[in-house]
Amino acid sequence: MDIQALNKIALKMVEPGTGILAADESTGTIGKRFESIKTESTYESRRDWREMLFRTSEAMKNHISGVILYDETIRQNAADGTPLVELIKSTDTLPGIKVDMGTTQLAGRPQETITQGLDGLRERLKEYYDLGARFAKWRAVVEISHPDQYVGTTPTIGGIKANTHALGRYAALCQEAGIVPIVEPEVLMGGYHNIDRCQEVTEITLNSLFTELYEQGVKLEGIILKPNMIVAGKKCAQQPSREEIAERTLKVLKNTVPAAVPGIAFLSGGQNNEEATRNLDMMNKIGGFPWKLTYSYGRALQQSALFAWKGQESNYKLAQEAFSHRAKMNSLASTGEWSQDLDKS
Ligand code: 5MM
Repeated sequence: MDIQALNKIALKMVEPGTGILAADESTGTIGKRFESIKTESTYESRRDWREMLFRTSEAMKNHISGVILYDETIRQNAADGTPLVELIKSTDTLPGIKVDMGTTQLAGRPQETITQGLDGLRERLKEYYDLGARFAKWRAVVEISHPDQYVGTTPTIGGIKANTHALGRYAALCQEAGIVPIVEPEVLMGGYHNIDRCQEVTEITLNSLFTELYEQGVKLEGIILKPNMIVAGKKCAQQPSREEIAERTLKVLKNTVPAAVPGIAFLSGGQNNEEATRNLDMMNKIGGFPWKLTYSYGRALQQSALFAWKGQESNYKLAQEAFSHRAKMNSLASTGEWSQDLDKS
């Protein structure tokens, strides 16, 4: 393992003013996204959508440091035959790849899931490296049960440990292959739980994660962490202010994430566009932490472009403008220079 080379890639992924575009929706997930705009999900429509994003040169060149791809996309060509990976590289953006194989029910824990994909991962990573991937992503899912539920309360310590152990083994394999692992332990924000519970569960999860990374010999200089922010469940009656979200998220991160980690790139997790941007901005305005804090957004970068596009070629330009705008706003947030007025203008 060449840790200096991994560190260089990781630093590029979180270069000030840039962040990551998560375009790694599996076929099922992108199908749901396309349903919302009444567009059929086919091999070609998925390619057209993603090609449109990767050809948005203003956003790609200036605000996107890396793109997380799905297995289909890393092998796919643009309509004119250019490999999509080459389009991405031509904007000086790093191609990355989602390598987990989704979640399944954790044995003995009917309310929890475990992320699959470790078998054969060493071989798949070699192939992805040859296809151009320089970083990878694995997402573990932690779900918080209803606050009134006593039987079957989640998460359990066993569920958290199983998932963080898998993240550690994935990360070690990535580094062995010369690929920077994005480690994504997502505490879901659906549900009725309050911000205290999200804070407690996220802190336990991140503590367990960094213990596992240490035990698996993962070099922290060569990873990127992709966590959730500390928020209340979407259905919780008490919704926190941006200041509270930012302060609590920074508190948890400072308590759990070693300074050797080059960067933290948040997921948006169902926050709307502006929430995802303004909360990241607030943290960077507060400052005083050792890592770069940026975005690795899926929905919060793509949603407005998706609604502008509507599956129609005639809306290509409008969709590119919408994507460029969100990329620019998040870029400003990654350096604490965003404002609502700029967003609306
Ligand atoms: C883009 O969505 C990714 C997962 O897709 P599948 O559920 O189909 O595997 C997801 O891991 C994503 O990269 C992160 O959750 C960040 O996306 P959001 O939309 O939460 O910012």
